[in-house]
Amino acid sequence: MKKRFKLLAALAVVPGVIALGINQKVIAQGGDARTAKDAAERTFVPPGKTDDYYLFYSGGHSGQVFVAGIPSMRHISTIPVFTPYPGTGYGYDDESKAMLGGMTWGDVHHPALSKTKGDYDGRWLFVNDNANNRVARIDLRDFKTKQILKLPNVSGNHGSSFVTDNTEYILSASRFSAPLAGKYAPVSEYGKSYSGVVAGVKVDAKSGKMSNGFQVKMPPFNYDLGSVGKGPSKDWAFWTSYNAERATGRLEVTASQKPMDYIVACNWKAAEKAVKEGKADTVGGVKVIDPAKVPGVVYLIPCPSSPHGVDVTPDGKYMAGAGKLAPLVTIYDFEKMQQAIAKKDFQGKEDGIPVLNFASVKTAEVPVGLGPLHTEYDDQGYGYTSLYLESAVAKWKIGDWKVVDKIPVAYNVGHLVVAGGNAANPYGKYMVAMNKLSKGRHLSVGPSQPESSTLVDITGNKMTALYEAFTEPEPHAAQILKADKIKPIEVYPKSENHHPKAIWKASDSKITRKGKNVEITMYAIRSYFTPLELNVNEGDKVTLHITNGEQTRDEIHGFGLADHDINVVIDPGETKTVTFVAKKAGVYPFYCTNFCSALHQEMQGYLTVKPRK
Ligand code: K7E
Ligand code: CUA
Repeated sequence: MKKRFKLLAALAVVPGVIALGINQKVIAQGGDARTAKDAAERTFVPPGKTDDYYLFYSGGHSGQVFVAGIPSMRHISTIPVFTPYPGTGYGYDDESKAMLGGMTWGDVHHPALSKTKGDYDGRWLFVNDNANNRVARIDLRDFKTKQILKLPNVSGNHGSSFVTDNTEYILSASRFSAPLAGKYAPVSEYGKSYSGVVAGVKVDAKSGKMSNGFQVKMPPFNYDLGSVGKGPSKDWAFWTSYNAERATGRLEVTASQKPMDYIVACNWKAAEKAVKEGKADTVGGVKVIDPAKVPGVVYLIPCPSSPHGVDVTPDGKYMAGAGKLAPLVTIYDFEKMQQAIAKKDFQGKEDGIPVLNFASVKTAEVPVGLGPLHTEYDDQGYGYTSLYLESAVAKWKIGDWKVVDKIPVAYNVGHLVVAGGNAANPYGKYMVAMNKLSKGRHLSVGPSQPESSTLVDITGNKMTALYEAFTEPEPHAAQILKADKIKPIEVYPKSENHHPKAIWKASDSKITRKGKNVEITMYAIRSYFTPLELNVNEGDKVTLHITNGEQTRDEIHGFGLADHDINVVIDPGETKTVTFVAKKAGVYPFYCTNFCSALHQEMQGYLTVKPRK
């Protein structure tokens, strides 16, 4: 035990040292084996041309998702999810404000694309909020957040979002254990009153609407990161965990006492069946399964060295568990796991959950290098594992379990993403390393160093670094989608606008008053609002519905109102509502915030608030 703590202490100081070593190596090699000219040509997208792939990367505690093009790595869009964003007016109109539920941030970690038959279908992107136990759905038809769902019982929704083969479920796991149903219990009761949770969020196949499906009550470990099965393992999902010690306090010490932690294997089909058969209890409003009473839903698989990622190979036959404190990835065989379950080949139990015999399910170890975190796979039978401590990515062959190549990245890579990497049929070709520490890779902008990502060509025997891009903070996971998989709309067709207060000509605009309630239907078109004078009394509650009557691409109008913290942005064909109280007498200009025409600057009017006597 003591020895183990020494190792940890040593590792804790390693990153800086290793990063420096790699720094010199990178410079010595000129950054890459190939010429700069070659790399520049292969990432150059001429003006007027567009990229081949979308890169969706999570913005961590910015609460946003960022979109870049590959191979140019240009940042092309910001999709606000858990955070208001005046750029698109998100979080300022009534509907998006209600969706945010009074919160102004979230912690986005793992975006996941919807799938049909295991492959990305380009319909939706789901993302989790590690801080506030939520999951959101972005519609890729218009790149807008459409729903935010709260997961009761789940404390710290980190192990999410992982999408099943036909988007039946988004699977999630709690990072922090806590008492279920939001109850109180002191930390001293951690071992007996706190629980972890594995959750299945049901997705409606047609609308994408999410609802709480099943949950499984788990021992008070910290569940980390997962992936869903594919092919033979498609009914299963896997998560790593740490803190098998069930410890509290300084976890870097207290939760690193045991040589093994666990990987959770959950049969989501069996969980769904158990709920249907009435074997679950309602806790916090959700059907919760107690695995001690319902066997066959979850198993634990021992995994060495505080694992971080567990990633299923595209053929669904193997699970790779990256033990961040050992220089290796442990490979498990799904077939052997099935046999161990059938033969009850268990080495113990945790709260009634069988622990599979490690020796029976482990099939290989890949000596990848220092600090392995996450693995992704290409279309050629290779795995790519990020090495945080070594600041590198190791490429290894599935089946041979041998490392064939390694590439330095700057620095301390966390997640990495291969194009199509979580699909049954990955695209391959590109890999992006999302680096955690930057250290002088960009012009200095002060202590908050710009983050960076490395675009790597993975088509040859040797990986080739092509480009290093600025990445908005704080990058975690990402997904890469072929550009031709989606065709986003460019205006909202009038026929689809079902807002009850939509109007399509200026003469239909009106102001109605009922006591202190003033309702205004407003029309916006180049380059004026109707009405242009909004006259109300101090203390009135104003409900303003604004329709953008344009049906022309990129003809967006904004409604910015001085001193009221209001900036509603309305896309062509859209209607939005904003409600506010005219608290203070005075005169407040409003104007269009989005440059829409040569006479955009003239698009302005007044809200007058008359004092009450
Ligand atoms: Cu997926 Cu960044 Cu949440 Cu690993 S975590 S690095
Ligand atoms: Cu409308 Cu500017």
